[in-house]
Amino acid sequence: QVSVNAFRLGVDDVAECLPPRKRNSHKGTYGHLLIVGGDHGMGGAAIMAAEAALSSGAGKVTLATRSEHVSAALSRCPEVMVKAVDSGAELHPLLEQADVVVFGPGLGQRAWADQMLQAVWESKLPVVVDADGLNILLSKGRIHQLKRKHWVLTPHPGEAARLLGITTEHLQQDRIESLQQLQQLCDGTVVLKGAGTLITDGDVLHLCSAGNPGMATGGMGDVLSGVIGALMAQQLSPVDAARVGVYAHSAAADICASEHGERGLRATELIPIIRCVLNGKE
Ligand code: NPW
Ligand code: AMP
Ligand code: MG
Repeated sequence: QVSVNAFRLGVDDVAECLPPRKRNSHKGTYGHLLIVGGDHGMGGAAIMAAEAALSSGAGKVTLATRSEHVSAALSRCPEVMVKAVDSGAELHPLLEQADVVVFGPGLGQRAWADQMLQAVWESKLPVVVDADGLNILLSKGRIHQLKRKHWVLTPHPGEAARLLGITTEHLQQDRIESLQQLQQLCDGTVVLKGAGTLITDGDVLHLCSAGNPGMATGGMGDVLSGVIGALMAQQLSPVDAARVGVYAHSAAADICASEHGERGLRATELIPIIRCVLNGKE
């Protein structure tokens, strides 16, 4: 049972979970994150996740995506190792080199997504499942088999309602109860997004009261998945990665909105500010 008291996220969570980098550390110290996503027409989601992960301190980032997105990804972020992947077999060697996977930004729900799911499912890596990663798990009947501690699920209310088989309206009426049900379903960490994002790993409930309606725009969740994945690659536990990532993402949105207003906020605008928040510079 989740404790009734919700801990409100703040800058202290960042400082507590992210100590300064050690002087003699190297890129291997900070983990290798693999992002899997970007079906036809949705390469931007995967590219934004990769860019956000780089700016959140992952040691290395690889992006596995459709071939048509490779040059766009490389020109936007040359630090990312971008691989065109057409089949599950091509994903296996990338999974072998990775420490953590972000599965789902712009993944779509076609046969390609099924193949990616199969390969990710077979690996024993910690995974952040977002967006169509959640939808494909559900459609393949895998959601009830999740029961793995090293998962972070990051549904928005529409996705969460689909996972629970209820309406979005019903879900929003009791977000804490819905969060608890989702957590029991998967046994990992669940982030229920939306105004007042809630997080739990089954022990403690965390509430993020930062963030604003400027964030109601395409790509915001894709950026968040990259941030959480990068923090897990840096060896934060799933729940710590979720609480630090959610706070940094929302605090960055508030900083951007205080300067330029909520309307017109772009997900990519948040990325350099998230970096500042994670470094205690905001
Ligand atoms: P409505 O509209 O209110 O009835 P989907 P998606 C609901 C990729 N993207 N509170 C909403 O309900 C993603 O990564 C690619 C309440 C609607 O039914 C995914 O792979 C981009 N309800 C894929 O697109 C940028 C809420 O959920 C449904 C809610 C599909 O993801 C965009 C919509 O959700 C996008 O990220 C809330 N806060 N939020 C790119 N540049 O490549 C949503 N709903 O059908 O899961 O679609 O979120 O757009
Ligand atoms: P997604 O729907 O997956 O793109 O994710 C949207 C992101 O923006 C999540 O992190 C939400 O919590 C956040 N967000 C969307 N709308 C709001 C809002 N009205 N207030 C606060 N955060 C929001
Ligand atoms: Mg999303």
